[in-house]
Amino acid sequence: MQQSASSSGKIIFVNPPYERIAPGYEFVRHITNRSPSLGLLYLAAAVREQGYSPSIIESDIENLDPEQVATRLIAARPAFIGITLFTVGVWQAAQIARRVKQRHPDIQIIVGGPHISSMAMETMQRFPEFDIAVIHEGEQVLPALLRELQNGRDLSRIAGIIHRHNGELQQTPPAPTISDLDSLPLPAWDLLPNFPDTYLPAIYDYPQSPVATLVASRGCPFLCKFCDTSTFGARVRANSPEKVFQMMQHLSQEFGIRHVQFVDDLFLASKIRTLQLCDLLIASNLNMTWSCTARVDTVKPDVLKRMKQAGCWEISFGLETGSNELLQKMEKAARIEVSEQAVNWTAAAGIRCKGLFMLGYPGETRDTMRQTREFVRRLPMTTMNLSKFTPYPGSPVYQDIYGTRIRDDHWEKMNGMNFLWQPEGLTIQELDQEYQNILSGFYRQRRVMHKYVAMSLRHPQHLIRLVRFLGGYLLAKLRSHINGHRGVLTEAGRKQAPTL
Ligand code: B12
Ligand code: SF4
Repeated sequence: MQQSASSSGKIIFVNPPYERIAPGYEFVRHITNRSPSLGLLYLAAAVREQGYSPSIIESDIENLDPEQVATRLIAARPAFIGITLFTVGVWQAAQIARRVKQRHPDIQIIVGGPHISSMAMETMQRFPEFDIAVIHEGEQVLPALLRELQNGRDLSRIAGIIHRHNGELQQTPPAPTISDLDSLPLPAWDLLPNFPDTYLPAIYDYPQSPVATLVASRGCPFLCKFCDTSTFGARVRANSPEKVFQMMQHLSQEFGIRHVQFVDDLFLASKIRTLQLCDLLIASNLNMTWSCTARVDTVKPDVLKRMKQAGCWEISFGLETGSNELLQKMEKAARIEVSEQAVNWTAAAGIRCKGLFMLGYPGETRDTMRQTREFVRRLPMTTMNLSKFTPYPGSPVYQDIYGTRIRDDHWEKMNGMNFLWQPEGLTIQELDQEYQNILSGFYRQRRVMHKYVAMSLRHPQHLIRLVRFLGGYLLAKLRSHINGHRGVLTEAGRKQAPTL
């Protein structure tokens, strides 16, 4: 007798594909980030603990398009599908869900993630193929929801969701946030196909591999206007240093991980916790390196020194811009003088420093762009990222500028690589030109190039990735010439993205 879908307890989690590489530039894949969704790893562990059988599809990392993901799901026919949604991936996720629903309408499709935490109702209204949305953290809500679904009971008893009842969308009261992060089971890394080998971060973002990501705290009390903090909210909760150490030990012993990337918003929020973790690492023989992100006002020379001793290899700072006026407009508490001091202290402690910047924020002018161009050259950073300002739903600035000069409201393009909004007095051509100028002004410095050459020689894996990238680039150029496109890589007539 065939088992019914819902009694199987099978749930497949999906990180949907999203556009992060322009058509024609597929060779960039060799050097980009391939980190899995930690959220899905936590959820898989939580439902497994309750007796369900989870598996995970990392579409982008496995190089799958929506059609291929749908085909896999249809063949596996799980009881439930759990999709994680960033704004950029919503349309592709809906495409997958629609295909699955056409074949197996009984499969329950549950969505969650940063986009749902800020835009749950709008998304559910727009996409009837999603059955249920889980708002904010999912580890406690999802197992309770699956139980109710299997028992055919009333979903209005489950807090923190939007569900469909007699054709109407019903939202239940918010679920409590998880206070004790230590009580959560370890993320289910064992469910990732080919973990850890396939999951490398971007080139030059790690000194040794294999690599894994970890999160040691959740929540951020600040309100930088460009940032979407809707998933974890303002209350900071943290794992104990002992639990963080245990997770690192587990990664090292079970998977041979040698470098950990902490992706918390405020890794250094507590000096005491940071120092305790450093002590545990120094006293151990783990020999792992790690990197983290930090606010510029949370680093101090004494802490940096201990972090270095404990294996800290790189700190990423959200420096954003070289203009204090713009920082103020962003309601970012830092000032460029504090940023400069933090970067200098970090470099002096022997820790690499990565600056995260954005271009095109409301209020950007030719003068602020010049200030950023000069600022990035002045700082002893080892690496920098520049993203094109994007008003993500859930960020305070999204509400401010909605309906004003938003050139292009496409969720599909919200990946930080498109200027979707235009500051007054600047053209997109100027922004794009300055984008190139800032990056090349930084990377063409001799001291920066030296560091990259040294790193390629010390860690040949980077060199191999670089060679593959360059090989791909040359092949793409050649193909373009043969096809009469004169070496232009971007495909003409790109498909039109759906509107918001
Ligand atoms: C690490 C990270 C990355 C990594 C890994 C991405 C990944 N797939 O997880 C990389 C570098 C690849 C990345 C890339 C991008 N990122 Co990013 N990233 C983060 C960061 C710093 C941490 C994410 C994390 O691991 N959190 C910890 C885990 C446990 O939480 P979680 O994934 O949110 O999952 C929980 C809940 O959301 C919920 N949940 C999630 N999925 C589901 C699914 C179901 C079914 C259910 C029930 C519940 C549920 O339950 C989970 C457990 O509690 C966040 C900032 C933040 N504070 O979250 C930004 C953030 C998520 N990124 C963001 C953005 C914009 C991007 C990019 C689009 C562009 C960019 N600027 O880098 C790309 C697109 C990536 C993609 N589609 O996969 C935004 C998202 C805004 C938005 N509305 O879309 C954030 C919020 C940053 C910010 N503050 O603005 N990112
Ligand atoms: S940018 Fe950093 S400090 Fe500011 S709100 Fe976002 S997570 Fe918090």
